[in-house]
Amino acid sequence: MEEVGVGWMAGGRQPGVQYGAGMGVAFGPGQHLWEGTGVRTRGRLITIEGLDGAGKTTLADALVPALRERGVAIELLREPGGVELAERIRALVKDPALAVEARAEALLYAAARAQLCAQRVAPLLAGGTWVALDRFVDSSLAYQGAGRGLGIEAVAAINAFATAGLTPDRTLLLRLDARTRAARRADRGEQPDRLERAGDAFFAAAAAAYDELAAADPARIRVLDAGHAPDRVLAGALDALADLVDQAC
Ligand code: ATM
Repeated sequence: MEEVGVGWMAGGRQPGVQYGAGMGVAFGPGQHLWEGTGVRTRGRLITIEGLDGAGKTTLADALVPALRERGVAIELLREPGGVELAERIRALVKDPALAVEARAEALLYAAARAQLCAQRVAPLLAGGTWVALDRFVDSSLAYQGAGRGLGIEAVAAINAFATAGLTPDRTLLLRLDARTRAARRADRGEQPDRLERAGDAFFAAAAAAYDELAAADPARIRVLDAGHAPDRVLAGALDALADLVDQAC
């Protein structure tokens, strides 16, 4: 398997990135728009990652109201998707009837992400709203970089361009063993989409890449055992975000 570029985004910071043409907003994670004024701070970007069947959607649906109860203004978006162009790209990348070459696949995900960041994520963060994202760049690193064998560095590079360097403030990585994941997916009883038809080696490579990314950046990526009951996973997620919530409220 391709070795994960351990140095990439370690610390995850590209301070002072000018984000979004004409937006005039310069930020990196941890940087505040009106720093020192006490007026308003940039929202936080929280991403949820993990293989299909790990329970990302269940966690996201519980986490967002729990954060709102704690006084955080937060919107939930998904990837690929969240805006019209990205939702259409989602339909394309999932379609089992389409042949999609690995580089094309990586670029399609990056294009969906670029649109979502520019149209929704950046304006929300700039206005002080937090954004919870069901998947982000780490998905591309794991699935296209490792799973498709394109290489972490190459996929990181196109995504740095797509997002203008936007990096999550915190990432919750749901880890689940392959057998439990397969059982959960079977319970859903859905036809597998194009990605889900990839073989076991693809998902094993993606899982290993997620682990290596988490090991390389433990301050950002917090690993949660997705084998626990949903309320326990939620508690772990809230714990992993507690410092950010305290700063915000
Ligand atoms: P969800 O069904 O988890 O929302 O994700 C869509 C699929 O796209 C998912 N498939 N599986 N298994 C993961 C995949 N995906 C990538 O391969 N790269 C990416 O960058 C993203 C965001 C998703």
